[in-house]
Amino acid sequence: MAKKTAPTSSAQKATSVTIHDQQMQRGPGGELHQFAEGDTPVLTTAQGGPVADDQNSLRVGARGPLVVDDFHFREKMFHFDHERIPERVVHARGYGAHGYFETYESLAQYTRADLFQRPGEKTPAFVRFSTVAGNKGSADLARDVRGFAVKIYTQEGNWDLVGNNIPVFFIQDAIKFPDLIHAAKQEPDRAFPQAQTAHDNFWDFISLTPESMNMVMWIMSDRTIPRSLRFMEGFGVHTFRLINAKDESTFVKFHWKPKLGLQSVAWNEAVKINGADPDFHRRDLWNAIQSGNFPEWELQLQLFDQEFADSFDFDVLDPTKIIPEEVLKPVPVGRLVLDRMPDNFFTETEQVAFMTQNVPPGIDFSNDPLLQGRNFSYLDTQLKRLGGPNFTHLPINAPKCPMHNFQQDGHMAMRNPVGRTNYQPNSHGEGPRESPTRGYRHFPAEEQGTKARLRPESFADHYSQARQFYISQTGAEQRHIASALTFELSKVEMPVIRERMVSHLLNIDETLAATVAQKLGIKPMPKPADAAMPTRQDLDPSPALSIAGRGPKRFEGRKLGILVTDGVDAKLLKGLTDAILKEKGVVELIAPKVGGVEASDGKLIEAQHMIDGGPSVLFDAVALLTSTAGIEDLVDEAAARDFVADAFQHCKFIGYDPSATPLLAKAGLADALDEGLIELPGEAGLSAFVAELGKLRIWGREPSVKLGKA
Ligand code: HDE
Repeated sequence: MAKKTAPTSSAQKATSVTIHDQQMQRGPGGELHQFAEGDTPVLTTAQGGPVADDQNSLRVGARGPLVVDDFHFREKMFHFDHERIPERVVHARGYGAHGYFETYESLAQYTRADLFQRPGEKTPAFVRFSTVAGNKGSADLARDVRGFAVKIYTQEGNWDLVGNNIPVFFIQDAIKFPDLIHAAKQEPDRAFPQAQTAHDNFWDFISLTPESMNMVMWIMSDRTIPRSLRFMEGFGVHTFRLINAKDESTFVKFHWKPKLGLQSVAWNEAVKINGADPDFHRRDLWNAIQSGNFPEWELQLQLFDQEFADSFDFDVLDPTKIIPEEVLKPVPVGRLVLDRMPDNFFTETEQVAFMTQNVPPGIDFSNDPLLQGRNFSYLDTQLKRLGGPNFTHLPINAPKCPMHNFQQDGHMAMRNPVGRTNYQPNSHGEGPRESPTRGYRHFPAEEQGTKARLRPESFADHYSQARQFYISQTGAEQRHIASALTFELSKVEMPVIRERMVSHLLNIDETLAATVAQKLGIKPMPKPADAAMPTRQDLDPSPALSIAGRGPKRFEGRKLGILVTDGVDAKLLKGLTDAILKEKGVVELIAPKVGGVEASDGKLIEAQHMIDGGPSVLFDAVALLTSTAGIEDLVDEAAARDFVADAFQHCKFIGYDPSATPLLAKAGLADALDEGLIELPGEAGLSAFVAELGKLRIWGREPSVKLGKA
């Protein structure tokens, strides 16, 4: 029986401890088992040696020097010193989850890709969401594009669809990517601002790069401040090809549509969320998956042929352009469900290596110059980041189908050819051989032309789709774009850059340009930027581009924050909670003390947040379930007033018990009661409130709030 040694504290310990008398155990196959004392495994070094004392270094005398003999100390410290790997040069901050892709119907007509052949078949997948510009420790609600990278472990190799939550990009040629990213990230001398594009370098580059104007409209819209990773779309961006068994090609654009609809937050809210919970998106995804509310997206395809490509208004190879959904309807072909968090963040989310060139037979590239540049960059970057060519041996990157090749050796090789043969062809009759029928066949596109550094004429219209995006937004969304541009440009120190941006906006929408110029104090108005092509005014608005009309049908997956005090009406609290749960929403309680409150029926109700730690920005809607006695302490608390005032200014629905009226008054809302403030007690109030919640926001309230008329 092992001799128990009391765990040592960090207090100095002058005597050495004796090695325990555990036995090395062997399993039935003779394999070594971990040392164990009872149910607790014994700590070992990386070499498997059992450790006696992990609290005190080996030293000479109680107050003497440490000694080099201490191989355990050396190994522990050495490993710690080497824990970090380079963060991704872009998309450094990310969060991933496991799940599966399920095919609806066979797509054999279009593609021989194995995952699309059998209806109902599920293929394992891993998704990593990310922000682009910020470093690994930056906040989740930065105004930024979100990466939406999907790895599907198909039976014929991994397919990586490395997309974003925005269907267009800043540039038309990969050679400009290093400049774009240098300009977007923190400025090199001062190392700030981090995770923000609101600075001179970014807007300098952008204003000198007119091809980015469509993307500028997207990034200044609410798309870049999503409420949840679960409530945003994903896009493959480029045109790809699907190739069927007869080697026929169909062009395709990939879209991921969130089942729970689209939703973003307000900018002022985003700023506050970053302070209240910098891990807001991570926590949201973690909580959703851990509670069994698995996020889901539908894969929809825009499929088209060469004839469509030739007749379409824009070049389908130009990654700064979309094909509006009203022009070419996306077809649903399957769904992606995320149902499991990684066991370890580093092993999986940090070490996952996405590469655009990972395509299985049946999926091929187009000549989009950005895509082709990416196909070089991703393999290259993984070598640096993961330290050697064997990163494909890591479980998160390894295919889940059989694989055989003669690649060998290299740092950390965990798989090497077995036997004498490590080449082919060979006379030993050993090892794998290529298969012209089953293997990957590139689409035999005919290519010709002069070798030159060129940009096609068909890429020259930089403003028409930017305008189309802008005119497709609701009034509130247009206001948000104007405010975002004003905010970002207000941080730009060089007036010439601000003016140059306004000169581009004049080519997109004159009212937008005038609003931004007026808010920035630019006088006189600059001339419109020189444009290679005039802006087409005849493109129809595309309602699919607006978030507003594509929200959820109900409160499902959203969160109600209920501010409670002692004496809260127990029946009302239960009624409201049950109604929200029925809607598949989530309820969290905020109380003056996190220990909870005593309800009207004398029962103690635990809270998830104390008032200072649970501001209303963390919730989609709020309710104030107070009592006349309980409200007294709250009205004088700044955090309680902010809770209410913020919920109001962020255009949220607020349900309240009449006892909360003094708090509403203190928050300056006594005369501002609108249809979004709903008195709760009684069946009618409760159901009216719950019915309204699915609308999420009352954007109509916003102009009066902005003008301080609330
Ligand atoms: Fe990336 N991009 N990118 N990108 N990208 C990377 O690869 C690059 C582009 C995207 O969660 C890097 O593994 C070039 C478009 C996502 O691990 C790097 C160009 C789109 C992720 C790289 C682009 C993306 C990356 C850095 C211009 C949307 C995160 C770390 C030609 C369709 C993947 C890494 C993850 C990551 C290069 C443009 C999406 C350096 C050269 C367009 C979602 O290889």
